[in-house]
Amino acid sequence: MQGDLFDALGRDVTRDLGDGAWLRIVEGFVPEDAATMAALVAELPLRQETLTIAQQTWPTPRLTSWHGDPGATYTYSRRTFEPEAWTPGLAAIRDALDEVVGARFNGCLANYYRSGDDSMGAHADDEPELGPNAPHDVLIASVSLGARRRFVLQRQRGARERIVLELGEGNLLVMGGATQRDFRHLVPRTKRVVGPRLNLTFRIIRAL
Ligand SMILES: O=C(O)CCC(=O)C(=O)O
Repeated sequence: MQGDLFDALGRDVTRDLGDGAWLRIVEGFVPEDAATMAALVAELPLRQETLTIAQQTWPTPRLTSWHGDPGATYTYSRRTFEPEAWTPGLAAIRDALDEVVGARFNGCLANYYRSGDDSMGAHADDEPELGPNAPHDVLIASVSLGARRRFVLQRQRGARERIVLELGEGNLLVMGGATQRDFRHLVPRTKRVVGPRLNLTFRIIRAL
C-alpha cells in the first residue's frame, strides 16, 4: 500500500489491512491547526522524560505529557505514568473524537517534536491496559498538529509491507482492530528542516 492512497485533502478514508487490522485517516479533523497547536503547547506540561535501556539512561528525543481520567494509569517503556488532568484544549479534541470515531477515550499521550531531530522509535501500542483483547483489538486515535512528519507502519508478520503516511496539519489517524498486533510504527528523524509537530494519541485505558 502506498502513502498516496491517503493524500487528498478533505478525505475520510478507511483501509482494511487484512486479518482484522485497519486504518482510517481524516484530513482536516482539526481545522485551525496552527492556533490549536499554539494553545495546546502553552497549556500542556510538556517535558523531556528519560528512557533506560541496558542500564544506560537517555533523554527521549521529544517532549511528552500523559493525561486522562483519574485512574488512567499507563505503563510503557518500563515506566508508569499517572495522568495529569485534561486541559481545556485536550478535552475539546477528546469530545470531537466521540462524534467522529464513536468511542470515549479516557487517556491521551502528547508527543511534541521540536524539530526534525526529534523522533519516535519503532513500537506497537500493545500494552495490556489498552483493552481486554490487546493486542488483537486496540483502538487508538492519533491527532497530529503542525508540521507533517513521516509516520511509518511496518508489518511484523508475513510480507514485509511498509505504509508511509505524512501526519500533521490537523489530520486524524485511527488505528483499529489488530493493527497493533501486526504492525509497529515509528516517526523517523529527518534532515529536512521541519517546524514543530504536536501529536496526541488518545487511548482507552482499563484498570488492570
Ligand atoms: O507522533 C506520532 O505520530 C506517533 C506517536 C506514537 O507512536 C505513540 O504515541 O505511540
